[in-house]
Amino acid sequence: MAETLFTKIIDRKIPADIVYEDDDCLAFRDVAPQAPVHVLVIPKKPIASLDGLADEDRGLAGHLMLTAARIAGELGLSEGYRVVVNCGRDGGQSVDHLHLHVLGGRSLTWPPG
Ligand code: DGP
Repeated sequence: MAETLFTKIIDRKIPADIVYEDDDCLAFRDVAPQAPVHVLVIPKKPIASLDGLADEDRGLAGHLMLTAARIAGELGLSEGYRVVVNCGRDGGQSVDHLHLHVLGGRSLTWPPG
């Protein structure tokens, strides 16, 4: 997979406000927050999108979800939050590295646009 903005953040080639890191994933604040709390959780493995997940990534996919929930708790989203994965052009994906949006800190409307 080609280098993306997010691989550059993993490699510390560009700065980000990192809130969590382990061997397999990284979480940092979105540069254009859509809610008072807006964090992106990404795998360090370069997977382009949700469609790029393979069966062998089952554990990693679960780890990303568990990490999203853990971060939401650590950032005080006790009233609730939303986890979003945009996939592909119609899904609104703009960076070709799998990422989970964790949004909270306000009442979120539904459906999304
Ligand atoms: P998506 O549209 O689902 O692909 O979301 C990509 C998100 O990435 C978008 O909400 C803005 C965020 N973003 C793009 N470039 C950067 C960056 O350089 N730093 C950070 N922290 N976030 C970025």
